[in-house]
Amino acid sequence: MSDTKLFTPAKAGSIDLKNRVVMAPLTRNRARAEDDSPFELQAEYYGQRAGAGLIITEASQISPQGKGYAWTPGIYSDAQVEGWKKVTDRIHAKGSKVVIQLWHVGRISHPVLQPGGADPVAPSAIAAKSKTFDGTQFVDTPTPRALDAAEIPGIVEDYRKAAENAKRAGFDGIEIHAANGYLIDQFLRDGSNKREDAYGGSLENRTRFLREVMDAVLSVWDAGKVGIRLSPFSNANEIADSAPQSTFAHVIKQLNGYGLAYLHLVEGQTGGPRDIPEGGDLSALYSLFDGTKMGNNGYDRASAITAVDDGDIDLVAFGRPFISNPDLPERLERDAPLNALDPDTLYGGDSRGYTDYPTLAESSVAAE
Ligand code: 8OZ
Repeated sequence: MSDTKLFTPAKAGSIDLKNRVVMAPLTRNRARAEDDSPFELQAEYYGQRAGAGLIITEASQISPQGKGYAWTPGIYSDAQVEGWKKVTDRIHAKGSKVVIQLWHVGRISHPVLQPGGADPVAPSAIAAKSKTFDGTQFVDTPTPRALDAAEIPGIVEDYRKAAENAKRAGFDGIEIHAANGYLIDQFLRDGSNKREDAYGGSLENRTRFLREVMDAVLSVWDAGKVGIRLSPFSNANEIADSAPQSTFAHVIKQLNGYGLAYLHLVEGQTGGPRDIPEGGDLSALYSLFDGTKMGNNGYDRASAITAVDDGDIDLVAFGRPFISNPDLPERLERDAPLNALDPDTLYGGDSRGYTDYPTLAESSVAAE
């Protein structure tokens, strides 16, 4: 046992957490193919990981249009709500908390994944040099159709309904996915948003869609139950901005006014190195937010303890280590070795590489 705050209780807004170890949102592509619902398999997987103070679910589309990959779960239908209820029940039974990450992929999709084979939508008709998985193969993300301003209220309403569904499904709150080059991020950045209407151009305009989404979900949830994830310095999905420091300083100053549960930053490159571009200043961004700060990006035990004990951040979100270690918080607390990750079972498939990673106790039984 070590003398660190990492394993002590905390609050994320008005959500009480038993410790500061968070399970990061992780796309695993195992929802039921017929209806994009989570089911018993996801309940088992998340339940195994309920040693976390907080679990953030994998990104979940707010509408059929918001989908960008095969077998990702949704939160817009009754069947999906029923599936998520199984997940939230299992997590709560173990004293953990769970928020669902609300997602619209924007241009990171493909007509085969879209209702009626339609083109994916985005702020502007600019393709990302990215790929998605359509259920059979990896395909290039095509040039999207620029959203008509008249369509935007409908998407905002999809966020509101998804937030309401999250409540029905028993979640403790929601996380708005505004990171990694998906729809909200596409609006925020000048590389993907070339609009000449009220949603493009100035920072005030590029942040308008995000503010409308926040206002919609805050009509359903208290601000103390709503978190947000940003990735200011990431170029995931070929997202680009000419001045990320000032763009995200503006975004975070605006978000600060809402009194949210937490600000969650992918601190460097998504799923990759912690590099920050020249002119980037992470601590300056964090300092603009008065509430709970959650950091993610390649943390290990030592760096997580230092970051929390030094007060840089309040909560640490672990991604890949949580995939291969269902009992990650216990392993970290005991400074026990971690299971290695099998990269071949990350996306899609069944229980293999999903619910069959052993806990410490299971490994020591096997070793006897
Ligand atoms: C990996 C594969 C597909 C999607 C993200 C939701 O980067 C994702 C994602 C990650 O935020």
